[in-house]
Amino acid sequence: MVLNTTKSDYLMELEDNYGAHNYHPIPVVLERGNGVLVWDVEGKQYYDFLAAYSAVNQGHCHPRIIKALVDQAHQLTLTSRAFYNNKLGEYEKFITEFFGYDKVLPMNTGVEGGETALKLARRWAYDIKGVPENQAKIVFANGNFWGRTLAAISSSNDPSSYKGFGPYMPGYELVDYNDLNALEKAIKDPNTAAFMVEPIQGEAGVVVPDEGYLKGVRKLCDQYNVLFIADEVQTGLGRTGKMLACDHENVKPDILVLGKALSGGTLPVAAVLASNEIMLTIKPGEHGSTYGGNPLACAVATEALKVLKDEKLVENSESLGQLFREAMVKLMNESDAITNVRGKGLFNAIVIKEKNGKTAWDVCLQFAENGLLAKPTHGDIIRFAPPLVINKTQLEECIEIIRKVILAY
Ligand code: IF1
Repeated sequence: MVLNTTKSDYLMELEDNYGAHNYHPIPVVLERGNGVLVWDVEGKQYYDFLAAYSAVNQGHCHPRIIKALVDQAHQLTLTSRAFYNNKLGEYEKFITEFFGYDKVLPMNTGVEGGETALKLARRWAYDIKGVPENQAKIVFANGNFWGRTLAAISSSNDPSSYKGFGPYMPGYELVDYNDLNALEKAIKDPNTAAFMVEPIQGEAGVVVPDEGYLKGVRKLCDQYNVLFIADEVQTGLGRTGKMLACDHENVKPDILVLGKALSGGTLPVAAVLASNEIMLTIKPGEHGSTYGGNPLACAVATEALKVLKDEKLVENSESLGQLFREAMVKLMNESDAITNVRGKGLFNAIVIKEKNGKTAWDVCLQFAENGLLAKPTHGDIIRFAPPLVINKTQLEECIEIIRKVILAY
């Protein structure tokens, strides 16, 4: 056993010895968070520029959300759906009116939300559209990421997601993202149930489609009677400068999947919203989850949504996102390290060119050294997604850290 030099080393070694090796984290051990800031076990402060992949849009340990969590935790945390509880109905009314849908099916993780959306789409295809039993086709976009279950990785074209986990879910078809011709070719097949797509692809590296793509998806889905499922687990809840990324083109998906920041980063809460026609195709006892719609989740999600509105976090995301992207474009003109800047609202990414054997990973290590946390995706892309509560002064400080590291790269 190597002599442990710091508490961080000790704790990282514990994870290495006793935990599955299914991640390769940036070597920082966090123990406290507040707003946009987090601290490691040595007391070093960082700006959190990942926000747990957009699950902490309201900021770490938001006082109102924590209060809702603690108050409810003293009352009633879980009943299962074998019985009613006094929080679920009010939450269902609140969230369906908040987003303008008839009904919600409450789940826990984002991938459960995606699975639920696909089950609803297949059932709608058989019962309403009249697709022959077991013939329903679902279309996805290349570069998609919606979780780690077998149904989710079956739709992936990224070997690090699907390799070695076959056989795969049948009834799927992939088309290029941001390609309406390819989409039309795929969904004109009368057995098509749905097209599930991220309005901006997150894991692919904040890939923003052309203006008009979402409107085109909506139009084609209407034309061929195919359900448009928007996976807004990462892009939703203010992240892109609108409440939903679909709002940038004023399109309304048939099924909306939410997760992550729906609980403000306290516990897994997901929601699937749809019309009565779609939602009521699933009958009692045909779908659910032990924790789905639990009183704790209802209390927390209600407060998390209210905080987004009360603190104008969507507007903040839009305005500070503009400022951030302008600064990154300016930096790209000053340094050959950055080859692309893209994003909407406070959902942005830079693409880093490999230089002298150094990569985006080394840049992120330097960011951490300088008090800012981010992590690369797909090797050369660094995603920047701070909590939406960040203020102008904090953002400018973070821009300075990014500039300093990039100009020294
Ligand atoms: C990991 C990635 C992000 C998602 C979208 C559904 C889900 C996710 C658009 C499923 C989850 C998470 C998973 C997490 C890291 C993170 C991630 F890097 F993996 F791909 F954000 F980009 N739809 N994304 O992004 O939600 O079941 O996780 O609650 O697996 O490492 P979940």
